[in-house]
Amino acid sequence: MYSHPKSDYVSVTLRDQHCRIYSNGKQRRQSCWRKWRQLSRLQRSLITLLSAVLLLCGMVLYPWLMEHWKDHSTEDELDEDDIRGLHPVPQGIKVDHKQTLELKPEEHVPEIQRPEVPILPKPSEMQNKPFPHQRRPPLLQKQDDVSDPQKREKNEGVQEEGERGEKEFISWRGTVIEADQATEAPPSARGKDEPAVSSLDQVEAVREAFRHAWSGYKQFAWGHDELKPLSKSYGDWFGLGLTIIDALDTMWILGLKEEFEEARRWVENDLSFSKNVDVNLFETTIRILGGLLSTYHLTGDDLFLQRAKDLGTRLMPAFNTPSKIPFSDVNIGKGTAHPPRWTTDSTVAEVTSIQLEFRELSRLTGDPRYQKAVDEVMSQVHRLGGKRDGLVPMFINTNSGKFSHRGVFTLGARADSYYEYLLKQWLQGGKKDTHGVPFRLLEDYLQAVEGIKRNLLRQTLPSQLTFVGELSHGRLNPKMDHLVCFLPGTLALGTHNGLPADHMDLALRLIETCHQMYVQMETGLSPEIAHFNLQPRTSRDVEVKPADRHNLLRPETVESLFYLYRFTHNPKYRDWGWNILQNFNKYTRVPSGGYTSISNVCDPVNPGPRDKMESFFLGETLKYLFLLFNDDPQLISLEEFVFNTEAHPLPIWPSAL
Ligand code: DMJ
Repeated sequence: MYSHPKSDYVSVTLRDQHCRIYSNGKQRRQSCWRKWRQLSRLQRSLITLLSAVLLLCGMVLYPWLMEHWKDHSTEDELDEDDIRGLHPVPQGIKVDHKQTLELKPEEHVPEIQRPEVPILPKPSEMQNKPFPHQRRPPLLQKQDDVSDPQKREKNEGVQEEGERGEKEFISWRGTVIEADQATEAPPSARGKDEPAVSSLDQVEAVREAFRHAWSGYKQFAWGHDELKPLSKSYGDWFGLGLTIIDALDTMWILGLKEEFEEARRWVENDLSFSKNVDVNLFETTIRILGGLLSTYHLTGDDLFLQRAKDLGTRLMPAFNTPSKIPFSDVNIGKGTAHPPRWTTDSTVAEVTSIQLEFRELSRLTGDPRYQKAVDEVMSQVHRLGGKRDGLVPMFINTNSGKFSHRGVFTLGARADSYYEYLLKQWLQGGKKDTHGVPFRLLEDYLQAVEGIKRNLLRQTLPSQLTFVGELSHGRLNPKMDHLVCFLPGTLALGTHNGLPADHMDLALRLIETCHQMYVQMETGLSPEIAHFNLQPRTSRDVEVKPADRHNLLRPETVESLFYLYRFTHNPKYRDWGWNILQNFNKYTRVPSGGYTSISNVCDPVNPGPRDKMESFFLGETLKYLFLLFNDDPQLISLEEFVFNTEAHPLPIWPSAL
């Protein structure tokens, strides 16, 4: 008779609210170790030797296999119809295949077209729909009020008397951070009779957050790229004072004159690009070149243009490649450029998201070389095979000028800002393609939006959240990077400029999903990547894998909230942004100065501070929050400026106005 073997370990399975399942593997590991010890010495030596040989073979064969795989990746590797058949467009999504292909952008801008049948449920329906797992971070449920001075005093008193000692500090692995800095409930969370937080208070809260971040940077990282707020030190990536330059125009917009003057003095006296340092072409362009150009426009101060010109010229060697598709890295001191050590590929988003800045540099300096170099990239990418309904792969080879690692399509990392810059270059140039260039920005943009609808959109169960998944060799992976949350804002900007109204409908749906990526987490902050449920039997829409639980203080959702508020004036977008700001204050603010990225948005007790404040927190996140709460639509008017992908506003060309 078979008797069930007695188990020598117990496996415990834990599940936190939305994040993944954990099994305790400790006992399992102990059991394996015991088995290993039971083997003879000869057996153990043989296994070790064999593993080493296998590892060596793997290392030798890996590059060959990669090349071999690339070679077999031909333009027609995907049978598009087959794949489309396997992944039908979600119900209710209207796809117009012909519309975009027939467009001649210089001749006409499509009028706003209202779809006969709305492709998505109306926003009000979405608002009322219950999200069973939505929860507010615990302290947000307090109903404080900063707009009423009397009430504020009273509340502060209560906090002092009743809560000190209980809620004043939250401890993370030995680090003590301040108790929640702003525990105001958003207007929508208040009772009807209670006054809302005024937008002036919200604007002031952003200024306060900026000052706090800046004070940490100033004390512990001045002149370096990034603050490490917990260790009270700094990190250098390029050694170019990245945070100062990324934050220049934010300080100007927020009206922080003292801080701005201090930063300006640093640019004047201490910033030098004559340095033997390898920089990433894309990051340096969007953060530093973009930051200098926008500050020049806001202030009219020639210092910033001179620095921009110096940097732009030093970046140009990146374009000296066999294909004219730039290398990822350039040494701005030596004038040499190279790809990463392990490949000759560049990232598609990187080579196609430097155009706004280089085009603007040419316009300002009268030197056409900058624009010529980036236009050449656009015209090659425009012509390339290997796209899928306007969607591009993630890599492009600097020797052949062709897409590599084809068959994978995402709106997330490595492809995201390609789509953003198609629209924004078209806007920058006055809604037309530059005369004589062999590419079509609007046509490519419209086609890509159709490609997204046709190939990447799905709806979750049970709540029917719309998300943009990733297509990998014909299979849809239901995951979405937080990076994709730029898309609602970009789609809304397109509709605002005359593109089809169903782009706005999609934007409204996607921003709801991005919002859910925040509110369904225990900290009220989004993970880096969310996985979505498509199975009828599961009750959760959003799931987060252990490796994806971090939050880097990224801007994309607040960026989209800014656009959507500007275009709709729906106060819920401000409420959502206000919640995000409060949760940054609650979980990422470091008392000695600065904010930190965190490792685990699912753990409000120990979010796992990572000791890094990215420059885009000051350059983008706080800037978009400020503009979201600011009542003046003329402050960086969207009729006059287009934001680069690092939130640096560049002018729409005057001839176009
Ligand atoms: C920024 O540097 C830019 O927004 C870029 O386009 C994407 N990643 C970061 C922010 O998340």
